Amino acid sequence: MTDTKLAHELLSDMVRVRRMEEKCAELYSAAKIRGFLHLYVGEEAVAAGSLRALADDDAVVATYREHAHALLRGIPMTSIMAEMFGKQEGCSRGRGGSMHLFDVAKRFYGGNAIVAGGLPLAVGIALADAMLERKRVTACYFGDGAVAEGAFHESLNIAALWNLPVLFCCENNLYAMGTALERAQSQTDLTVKAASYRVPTMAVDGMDVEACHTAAQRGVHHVRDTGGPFFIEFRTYRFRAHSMFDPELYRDKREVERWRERDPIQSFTDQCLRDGTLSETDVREIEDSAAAEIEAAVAFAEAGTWEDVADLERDVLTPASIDMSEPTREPAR
Ligand SMILES: Cc1ncc(C[n+]2csc(CCOP(=O)(O)OP(=O)(O)O)c2C)c(N)n1
Repeated sequence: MTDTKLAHELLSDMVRVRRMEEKCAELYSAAKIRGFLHLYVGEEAVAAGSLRALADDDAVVATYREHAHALLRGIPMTSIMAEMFGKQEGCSRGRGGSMHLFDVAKRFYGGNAIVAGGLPLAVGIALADAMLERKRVTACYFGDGAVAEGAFHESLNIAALWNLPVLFCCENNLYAMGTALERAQSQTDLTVKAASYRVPTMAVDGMDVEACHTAAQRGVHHVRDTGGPFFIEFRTYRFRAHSMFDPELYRDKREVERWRERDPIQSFTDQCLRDGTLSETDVREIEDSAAAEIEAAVAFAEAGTWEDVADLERDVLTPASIDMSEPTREPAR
């Protein structure tokens, strides 16, 4: 790779995500972070490579495995960590936690816990952008498990039919919880499914950050030029369990080891050192800077405030919280 600045950014992005998540795993064991926690370890090249291809006013929709996307979209690590801790200073005011990172100002629309739930949302955002004649892209991330859901098919169909500017980013890590893709799908080449809706597609090695970046650039150009959708299947792998509660009985440890040999951070670092794009000092600085950022983020989260228990029902919609004395208005015709 000859572009030193880009190499630095891509490596730094992956390292920040990896180290932040390793810290989260540790904090989870210490019961500082509670609830669900789905780590992205092994898949960093996908988010790092693809998010750098977007403009600031493009939108991003992700799944519950979204710490990387949130961070690389520009949500400060302090605010992410506070959210993980459930503190009010978090990006969702401590009410979302790991699965519901969200920031409208960054056009980061979650953190969606329902498998394939983000796809119709992305299509709706893209429809709004198209109707307002804003030349924006909505990048929608989802796992291979999403292709088993009706929402996937409906979303691809309508995006193609109405020519909506969505970049569909399928993070195919071969497993949906404990279900291997090949046990659930007759067609395991997911580009074929997208192509059946006449959405242009490509597949890319999701362990290669440069390849992910190039693929995303191509996809983003296509979406911006045509105003219509594009589908990328990122072929990747998660090194850790599905979530913190998964004993991983469904896959062979040797399989995991084989994929770990292709660690996207290690292989990109080796490549950059080999061809002289980055020096040992650059790599050390990237690690040191990530470590300092994480330390500050954890301190910020620790020092954060818990919501007052008296506020617990705020923003919770119940029949009791709706004023029933108002007569129901007739719907507009
Ligand atoms: C509609 C729906 N069904 C089931 C679940 C339970 N569930 C949570 S994660 C998951 C697996 C999804 O796998 P995939 O889409 O491949 O994403 P990955 O976790 O591998 O990133 C399932 C079935 C859910 N959240 N939503």
